[in-house]
Amino acid sequence: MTEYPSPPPSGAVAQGKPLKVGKVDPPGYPDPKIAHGWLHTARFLTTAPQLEHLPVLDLPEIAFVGRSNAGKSTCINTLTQQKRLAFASKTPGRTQSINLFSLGKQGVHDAVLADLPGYGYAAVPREAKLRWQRVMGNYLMTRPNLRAVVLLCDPRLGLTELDEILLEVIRPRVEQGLKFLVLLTKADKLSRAEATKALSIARLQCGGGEARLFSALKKQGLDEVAQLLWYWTHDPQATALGAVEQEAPEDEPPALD
Ligand SMILES: Nc1nc2c(ncn2[C@@H]2O[C@H](COP(=O)(O)OP(=O)(O)OP(=O)(O)O)[C@@H](O)[C@H]2O)c(=O)[nH]1
Ligand SMILES: [Mg+2]
Repeated sequence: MTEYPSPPPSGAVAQGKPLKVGKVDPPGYPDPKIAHGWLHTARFLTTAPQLEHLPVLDLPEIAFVGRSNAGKSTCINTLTQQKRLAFASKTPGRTQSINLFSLGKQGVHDAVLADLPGYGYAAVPREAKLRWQRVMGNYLMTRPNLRAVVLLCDPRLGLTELDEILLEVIRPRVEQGLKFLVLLTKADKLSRAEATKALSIARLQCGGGEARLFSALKKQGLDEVAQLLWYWTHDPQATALGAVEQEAPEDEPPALD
């Protein structure tokens, strides 16, 4: 048997200083570099104003949802390290269709990100609002390859009534294994104490899902979110749990506004 020499004691150990224990990732999580490299492969796949225009895909899909202006498109651009992959703007209501981006190295697609239009934007005409709510409700309830939902929320507003309705819409699928993350965006606008409080509240409200702080500006939370998305779409254990059976909706999905 080969004997390996034991490593020399580090300076800290040799001098009797306590060792700093680094962040330990849960089992199955990739190195952040792997997750970021994978996300960087994102490219535009298609855009669909209606559900029936979405291609049928056999790839795990991660949907980014939330109120208008919450930072969904910016989050996708930050995660994929691309400036203008998704359309972000100061003007609420910028994203009007479901935009799909495919991921995968060497031309092999292995997952899809979906950027959805936001809800709760008052200036949208009532008819357009209702139409969109139906599209989104149906998408969340019936998209067969939907693996995970990332609900983006500005912590200065907290989870609003519309977010709560969305949580209700997806609850049956979450119980069947759909992954779910509440991402508190624009964390750079909060003090440390405010951020800690907002995170505790979101953890209580997201019932079984995950909650994290995120800032596109400060690149806060990037590693954790990238690792989680990779894990959800690649780890055999997570993917087995995430398998969702498609069921036809019995009723109209609840309106979001
Ligand atoms: N300070 C700060 N601003 C952010 C952050 N993320 C997004 N923003 C800003 O928030 C505004 C809205 O961002 P978008 O990414 O377009 O929001 P959205 O959720 O896609 O909006 P809709 O497409 O209208 O639903 C833009 O002015 C962004 O620059 C962040 O982490 N920090
Ligand atoms: Mg957008």
